[in-house]
Amino acid sequence: MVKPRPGEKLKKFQNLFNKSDRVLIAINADPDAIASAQAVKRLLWRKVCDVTISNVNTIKRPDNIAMIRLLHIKMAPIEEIYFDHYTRFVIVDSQPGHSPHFSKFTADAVIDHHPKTEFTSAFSDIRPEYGATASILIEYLRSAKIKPSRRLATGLSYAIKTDTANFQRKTTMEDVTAFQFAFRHANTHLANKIEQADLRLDFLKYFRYAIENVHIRRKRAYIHLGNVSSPDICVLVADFFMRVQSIQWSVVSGIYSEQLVVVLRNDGARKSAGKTAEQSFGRMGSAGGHKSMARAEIPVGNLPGDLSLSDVKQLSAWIISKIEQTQKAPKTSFKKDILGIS
Ligand SMILES: [Mn+2]
Repeated sequence: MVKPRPGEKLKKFQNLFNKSDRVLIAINADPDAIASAQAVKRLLWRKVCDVTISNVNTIKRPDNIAMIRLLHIKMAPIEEIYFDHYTRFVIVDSQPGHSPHFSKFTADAVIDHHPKTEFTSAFSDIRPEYGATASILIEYLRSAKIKPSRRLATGLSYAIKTDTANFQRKTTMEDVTAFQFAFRHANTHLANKIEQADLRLDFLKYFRYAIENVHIRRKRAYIHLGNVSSPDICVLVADFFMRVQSIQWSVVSGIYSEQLVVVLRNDGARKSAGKTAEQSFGRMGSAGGHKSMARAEIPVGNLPGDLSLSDVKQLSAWIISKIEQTQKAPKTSFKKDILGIS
């Protein structure tokens, strides 16, 4: 297949709309979806009657909330949308089958980078090889010779960074080129503030508890936080302890919606966190991950009967013993090997 010239897709997209159209852009809001929707809104500026961006999900992540506030993004929850008002519907960074909310209308245009699913729409541009939908929209803006505002460019560059996990996940040359372009027009102070805003005020009490109650054993930080208001807290606290120079592992657990969540982090130079999670907790629930990051989720009903959930000390000691068992196992066999003991 011949790759379409950059301007062709843009032209086809723009031809869908006329001056009297009222356009709804529906998204599952995350930084990539939000920035991509903003870019579509910019492309349609003065070409249609009005544009509304609507989110189908509840936005909880602190960095997403910071992005919306700092970049002055206006969105309306899908529950508040009166569909009859709109004449054109666009989905970005998702496809019609991805959310039941998307079936409330027929999409005229779908622009996305997730694997292609079955749907029909007058226009679609799906590029699964791309790291972010924002990269596709930056190409549109460039073809349209539109210089993005500082806020739009900041959002687009942040979108590429988060969706590619700072270029460590699926990234193409097109993503890198798009990022370079957006970053040139971005406000780096705003971008830094959005990136750093990963905490909520009500999370801080867990940090205080963690600092006061951390159990450090052989360069490993263990903390059981008890009941948590979101499992994200375990991730944030675990990442925080990895910033302590002498810490090689951090294991942070909490109870959320009838599950014991255990988050493991290590410096990547040691035994795989994923394997450790699997060996320690795999029989009781779901557990796994990568070399340096892992997670286990155990339904509380699967925990040993004599373990009391309200006894933080006992639960904490149990988690430590489970993990230490898997850590010791290979060492002893290694010793046995070199001593010639079978
Ligand atoms: Mn995306």
